[in-house]
Amino acid sequence: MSVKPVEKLANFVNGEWHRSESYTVVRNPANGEKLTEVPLSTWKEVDYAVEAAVAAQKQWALVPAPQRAEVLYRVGSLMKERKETLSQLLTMENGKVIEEARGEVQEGIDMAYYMAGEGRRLFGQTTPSELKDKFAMSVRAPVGVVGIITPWNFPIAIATWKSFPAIVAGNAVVWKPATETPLMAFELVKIMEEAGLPSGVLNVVFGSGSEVGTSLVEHPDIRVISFTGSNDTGRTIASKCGEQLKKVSLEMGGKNAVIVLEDADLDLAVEGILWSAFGTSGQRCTACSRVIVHENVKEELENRLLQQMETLSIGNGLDEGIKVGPIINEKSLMKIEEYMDVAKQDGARLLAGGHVLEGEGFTGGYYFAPTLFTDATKDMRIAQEEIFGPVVSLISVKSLAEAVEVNNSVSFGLSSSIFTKDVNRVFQAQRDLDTGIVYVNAGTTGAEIHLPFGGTKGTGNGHRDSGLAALDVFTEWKSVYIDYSGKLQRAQIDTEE
Ligand code: UN1
Repeated sequence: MSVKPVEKLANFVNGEWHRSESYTVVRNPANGEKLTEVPLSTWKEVDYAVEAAVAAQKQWALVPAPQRAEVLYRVGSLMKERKETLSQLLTMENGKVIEEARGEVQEGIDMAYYMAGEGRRLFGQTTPSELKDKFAMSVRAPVGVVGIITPWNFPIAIATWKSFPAIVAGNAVVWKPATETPLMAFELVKIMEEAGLPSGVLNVVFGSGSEVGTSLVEHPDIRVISFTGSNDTGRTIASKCGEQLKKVSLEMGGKNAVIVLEDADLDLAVEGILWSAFGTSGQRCTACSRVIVHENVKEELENRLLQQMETLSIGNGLDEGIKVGPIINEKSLMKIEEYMDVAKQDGARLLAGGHVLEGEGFTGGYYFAPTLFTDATKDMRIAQEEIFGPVVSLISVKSLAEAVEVNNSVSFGLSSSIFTKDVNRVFQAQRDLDTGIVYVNAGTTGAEIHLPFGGTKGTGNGHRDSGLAALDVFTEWKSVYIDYSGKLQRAQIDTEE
């Protein structure tokens, strides 16, 4: 089956497609071929979308939640029907290998069914009142219009993590997808429309962060911003939202480590490291970019990793058997390359990779060889900064306590993992690792959509995507007191019976 992307995209506002004045070309990172053209919209187009969303939200909030959920059930089925088409388009625009693209689309399907289920729950709380004949409860109310800003590395899954809970809870959404990966946004919006989502509940405005992103963040009628992307952008968004007292949920990456203790199953550890360090070419927030290894097994682990790295075939993710696809664009490729010199100057030793791949099979695309450094120390830049590429560094330690200290020494706190057979160490590690996600005997990637996703420190600002925790971002608690005593009861004031 050969899938063809739409030639020219448009914004989707109030149930209608709107062409923009200015466009930029989107290319396949695997070979540089033109895929489509994406609008570079202005603040005016954002304003128009917000206006439509404000009007639509008022009606949508009145639709009973189980009916809102019906739309998501249909979205889930349509995504399932079109899984293969969606996956191929995803590989074309993002570069990830086709089996990972299928995995990402599956995350979106799972999220649709999971959040549809919430339409029959959205649980609040009932609480006894201090007063007689008075009923007290707290309910989840929609916040209003939500602005979501999503990255290119998981263009459909992350969009579903944010928009589905927002929609089932009765909000309307204005969405700015990454300009590198607009096809997933186009396909998802078409599916939502077909599934019967009323006009104006989900609007898409394509464009740059500086114009469309800023306009969303600054718009007075947007009540929540949910953002996944770089740390710098996240901080700017946070301070802008802070000035306006606007609710904001941020997920801004990681510097995730796999810990390998001396009693670990080394073959399993190698598999876990390869999958989480080089899968998606290391372009996941959850990617493993540090391996913290007990000194007694360091050499053995290095040897086994090197052996297995040779089996990684690199190329166009649509081709059969390819395990590592391209890097998203030239800027990212250059950034990864710069780290090679930084690492060597800091004293890390290169064991494999370390260079851009060119020539046959790589023409027109952006490819970087899976890279392994050893003899890194915790303070080196390659061990501290997010590289977002297929680069992993080994740091050796003498104990679990030291491993935990090294793991926690970075400014991020998204994901961590430990390989050991010792049950006591498993429990100690899950307690002490300062990350929002901890894996035992598995790599650092592969979070499931019904658990909270996010992290500590520089990874975020305390909120979580997906899982039930996502509802806290997109709802306000409303406390309701119903007095059925027939007289005015004054709380906290002593009254005679
Ligand atoms: C991301 O990289 O931002 O846990 C999302 C994982 C995927 C999601 C990654 N389920 O690796």
